Amino acid sequence: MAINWYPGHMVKARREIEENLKLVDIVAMLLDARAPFSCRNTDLEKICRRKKILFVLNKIDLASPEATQRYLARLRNEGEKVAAIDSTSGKGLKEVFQAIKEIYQPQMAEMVRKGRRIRPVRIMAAGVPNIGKSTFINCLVGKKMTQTGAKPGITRGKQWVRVRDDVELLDTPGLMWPKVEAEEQGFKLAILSIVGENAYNQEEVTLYLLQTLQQKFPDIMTEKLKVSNLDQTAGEILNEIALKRGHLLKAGALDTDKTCMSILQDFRKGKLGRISLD
Ligand SMILES: Nc1nc2c(ncn2[C@@H]2O[C@H](COP(=O)(O)OP(=O)(O)OP(=O)(O)O)[C@@H](O)[C@H]2O)c(=O)[nH]1
Ligand SMILES: [Mg+2]
Repeated sequence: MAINWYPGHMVKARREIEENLKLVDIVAMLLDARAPFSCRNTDLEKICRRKKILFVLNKIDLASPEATQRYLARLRNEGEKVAAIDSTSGKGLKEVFQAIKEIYQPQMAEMVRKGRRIRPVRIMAAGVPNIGKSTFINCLVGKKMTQTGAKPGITRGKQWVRVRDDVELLDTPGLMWPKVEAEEQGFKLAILSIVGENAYNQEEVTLYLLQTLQQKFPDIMTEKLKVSNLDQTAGEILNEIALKRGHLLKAGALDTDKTCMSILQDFRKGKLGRISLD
């Protein structure tokens, strides 16, 4: 799948992240819980490895709970620190703070050993577009957003938010464009709105989603999309849904563009159920 690249923006984003990284102890690397491995950006991770990374599976309310547990276990097996959260409700926030504390523990011990005052842990959020960085930041901050105050950084003034007595957050998240290395990954990133609409063919992406549902989530096909016959091609299923939804053009032909858009929207809003794609 063809993806549009913006090399100029990427260089700038990268430089900005590198600068901000100097100011923090931990990077909260956000991944979409519905397809965390597809959201990983090896370039971004490579830069952020200079500091400690906490992988945060966000949007767990939209993901299959069993799949989320599986993905967390897989990341833990790879030696990563992990947490999972629904940033819109705050479910999982306690675990995020717990994980941050654990990661910071060795640095704290070092400060104590050197007879220094223990300073609050400094963190920043990072990740690809639309992953929920801003929502996550607001979730961490809660009502305390009003307490935002300027605090000098190393190179220039940066905005810090005191989240708790022992946690400070850099208010600008590190944004990096997705790195698409395989076609299937591109489809998933399109379904999750991580790559923009102009970068993909909506029908191709919808057909991929329908195929996935057909193979892995037949119940969703019949119950949510009301497809009567699963023994059809994805294209035929698309037509059936278009008919059922009354998506017709003036001449009576099927308006499958409209159907594609509505299926993708339903998925994104969680109307098709809690579905994980990785
Ligand atoms: N259901 C659900 N939606 C979420 C969650 N976190 C974020 N969202 C939604 O995801 C969309 C993107 O969230 P943002 O916080 O704007 O994402 P971002 O990473 O800051 O996006 P950019 O700044 O564009 O890179 C918004 O519609 C949020 O409401 C979550 O945990 N659950
Ligand atoms: Mg944002």
